[in-house]
Amino acid sequence: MIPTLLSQATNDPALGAGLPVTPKTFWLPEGASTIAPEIDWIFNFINYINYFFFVLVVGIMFVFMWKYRQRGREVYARGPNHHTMLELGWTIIPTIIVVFIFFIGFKGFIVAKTVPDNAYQIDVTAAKWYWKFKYPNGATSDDLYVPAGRPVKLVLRSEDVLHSFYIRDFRVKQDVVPGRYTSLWFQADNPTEGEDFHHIFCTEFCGTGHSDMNRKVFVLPETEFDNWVVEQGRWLDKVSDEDLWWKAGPQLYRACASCHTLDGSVGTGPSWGNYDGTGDVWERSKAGSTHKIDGGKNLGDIIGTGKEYETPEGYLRESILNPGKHLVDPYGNVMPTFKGQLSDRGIQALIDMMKNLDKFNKDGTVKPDAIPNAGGAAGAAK
Ligand code: HEC
Ligand SMILES: [Cu+2]
Repeated sequence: MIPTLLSQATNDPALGAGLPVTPKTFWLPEGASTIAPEIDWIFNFINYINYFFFVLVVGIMFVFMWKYRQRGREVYARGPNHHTMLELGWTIIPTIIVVFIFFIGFKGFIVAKTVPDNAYQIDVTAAKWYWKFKYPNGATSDDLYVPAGRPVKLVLRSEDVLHSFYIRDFRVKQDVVPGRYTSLWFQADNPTEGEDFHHIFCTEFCGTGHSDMNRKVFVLPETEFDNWVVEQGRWLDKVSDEDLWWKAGPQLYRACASCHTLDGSVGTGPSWGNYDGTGDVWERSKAGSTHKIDGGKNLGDIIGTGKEYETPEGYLRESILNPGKHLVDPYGNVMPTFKGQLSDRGIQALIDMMKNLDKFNKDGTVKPDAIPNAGGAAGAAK
């Protein structure tokens, strides 16, 4: 039964291809980082002490239960007496064990907290419900890629609520706290093969999409990793102009999804769908639009030739880079700026997506029959 349960628990279809590097086990999975042996050693040490004392205490308990069971009607009321050697023994020996555990634990803690100078830094953003990994050249990814044989430092921050970053096989775990930077480091010496991976979990229940934060770590040989980062930094450039709306748009929309729904339903920000009768976000961002902004004004009055924004694109772009400039009624100024995070091409991809909202499902995925040249009737989109 346990193997069945385990396979159900670990064969997460959302994780797609590839297999976890560490085989399924009911026990502590095999470690895969340089600090794992030390952490496992102390873990096992404490564990075996627990087994030992469990058997000792329960064993003595059973012996005494048998030996001192009541026989006949007599009751002996004489309480136990002092036994100095016994009392010294059960005070001194546990103290030595506990102090020993403190010292090796503290030593391991120092190692786990001291980031080596040559560590490769990756910035991690946690949000409902995804991780975003950002590499020094600006490349980003949803799964984590790290170079083998080199210390890696992760700097973690949260966009919204408390999350917790956990790579079980590396024996590292760190809370990701809103309004604060936290960090951790590890070094993994063995590259993962093919599509195999180590698990990443969020271990702080953060809402309905919590399990979407189960992602993967890939460890690549160092030169392969360097190539990967360079390629990854160019992903947006490699998408052709016509495909931006459905190839890049949905990827980038993930950073907007926690506030903007696509189907008109209520969120932290105005839905991109039609929710107030003025059309979806593209239709309502036009001259003549009666979509209300800045306390009762018509959005249409600031868009058009000679107006503040010549084109709808101009308004949408400003809304993304400088969200506080105009506020959609009755929302407050809570949208973060995406200046420095979205390139012009990225913004173009999002605006193109807004122009094609009818071709998306409400979870932000493109409808399969709307994909150009996939045989769908919407092949000639735009
Ligand atoms: C933390 C929540 C939040 C996130 C994340 C967010 N927005 Fe917003 N957004 C808002 C709020 C609130 C408003 C309304 C107030 C305003 O206009 O600034 C808004 C307004 C807008 C508007 C104007 C909409 C209209 O109806 O005129 C656009 C366009 C927009 N956001 C685009 C984006 C894009 C693109 C992203 C992702 C790259 C994004 N937002 C991410 C909260 C958010
Ligand atoms: Cu989380």
